[in-house]
Amino acid sequence: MPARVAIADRRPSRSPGPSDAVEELAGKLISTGRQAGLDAVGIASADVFASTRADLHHRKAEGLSGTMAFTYRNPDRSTDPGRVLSGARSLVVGALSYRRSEPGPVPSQATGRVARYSWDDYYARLREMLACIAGELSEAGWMSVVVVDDNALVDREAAYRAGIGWYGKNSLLLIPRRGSWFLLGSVVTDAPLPSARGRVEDGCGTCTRCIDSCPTGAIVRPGTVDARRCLAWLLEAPGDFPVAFRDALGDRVYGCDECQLHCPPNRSADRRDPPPPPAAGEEPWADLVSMVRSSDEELLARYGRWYIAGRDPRYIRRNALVALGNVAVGDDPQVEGALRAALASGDAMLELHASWAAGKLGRLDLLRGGSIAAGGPCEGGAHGTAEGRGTPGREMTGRVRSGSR
Ligand code: B12
Ligand code: SF4
Ligand code: SF4
Repeated sequence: MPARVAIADRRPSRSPGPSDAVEELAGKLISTGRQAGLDAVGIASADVFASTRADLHHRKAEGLSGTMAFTYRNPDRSTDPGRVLSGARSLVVGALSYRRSEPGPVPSQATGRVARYSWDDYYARLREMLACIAGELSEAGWMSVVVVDDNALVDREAAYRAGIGWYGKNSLLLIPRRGSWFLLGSVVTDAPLPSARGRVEDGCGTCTRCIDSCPTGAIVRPGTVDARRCLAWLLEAPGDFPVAFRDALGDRVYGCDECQLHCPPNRSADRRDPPPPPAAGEEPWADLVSMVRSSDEELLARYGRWYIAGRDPRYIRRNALVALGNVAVGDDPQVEGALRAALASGDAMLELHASWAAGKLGRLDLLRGGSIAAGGPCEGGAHGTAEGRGTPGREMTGRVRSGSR
């Protein structure tokens, strides 16, 4: 998920107008966002996110962020909208739904599961919708910058302050009656817009289903995820996939939806208003054999919108090998071919994950005669975890002028 920033036309900033003009502009911005396709729009002041800054520092100190960089790289920056746009006064925050019904039956046993937020490039759509709001601001003479899933700003806190939703115990932001299947982003502007009058109250109550259903126990306390245990991060992290969590990974190859699937507000939203099926072109499944066997170029062309540590496609093959070990059938010739190819690849990381998969599928015979030490499901922790390895960067990859996308 490369982060991008769109900068609206940078005309000189002007003094705030009378408050009714500003109210009118706020109304216009909200309706522009809704017309563009956003499911919710709210406004917050651009004050520093002080409590989130403290949370980021504490979690880093506790080790809960693992080797993640992202917003954790520089908490003082990612919690200060004024570092995104000098003179920032307001945030116009938007939410875009990616809620879909369950995909159809799994195409084959050698199939990997993709988390819903990545069935398509919903982030690109969200940026385009927010760019419409930036355009409106620009026309009115204000400066603005669009930030979506960017290291420069913590999106959930912006949405919480804009009165869009509450923090669930899974740490996701939930919108009343609509749940959590939303992506979030902001337009940071120097326009002095009226902010949301209140915050949305907690809607979790005594429920703990997300905590109980997390396959790895990653929600270590309400609202706090330990990235070192979270499958969504482990699939993105560089290095070996930790042995301790390989079984729990199941068929996932990118992202994890478990703590949202069991969430009662999501389920009742689906009952009230059944979600649409996956649209043409949306990709809930990935062919594991072809993920292992495709060239680097093919993998990047197909899955390039995913966050891939260091843009290194070997991590896609690594993830596919673990999923193969969990769900494939060992005597399927296609699976055998993929394992043989990985075992003979000369890439130590892929060979180790392939040998683990071969062991799980009862195909230790594939290792005989090769140079790989047999490392079945009992391989142990010798290959380490993602921790302590190179720090990935969900760095901003470019600054794109609004309207140029
Ligand atoms: C780092 C990151 C991750 C990490 C860590 C996630 C985590 N929960 O720690 C990993 C890679 C694991 C991850 C996974 C996912 N992510 Co993510 N991720 C981010 C990122 C880049 C930064 C998040 C951040 O810095 N948060 C700061 C920390 C401090 O905030 P927090 O963890 O939300 O904690 C808050 C609560 O604890 C609350 N709080 C404090 N006290 C208390 C007490 C109680 C009782 C409660 C309930 C809450 C509470 O305050 C804290 C903030 O101050 C954002 C994009 C961005 N630029 O913001 C996307 C983002 C958060 N991710 C998003 C998504 C969709 C996901 C996944 C669902 C993807 C998937 N299907 O695999 C999973 C969900 C996992 C989960 N349960 O959170 C969306 C969330 C949308 C939403 N509705 O909330 C975001 C906003 C991206 C976007 N632009 O839409 N993500
Ligand atoms: S995304 Fe998956 S692993 Fe991470 S906290 Fe949610 S259920 Fe647990
Ligand atoms: S599963 Fe329950 S506790 Fe978790 S976010 Fe949903 S409502 Fe809140």
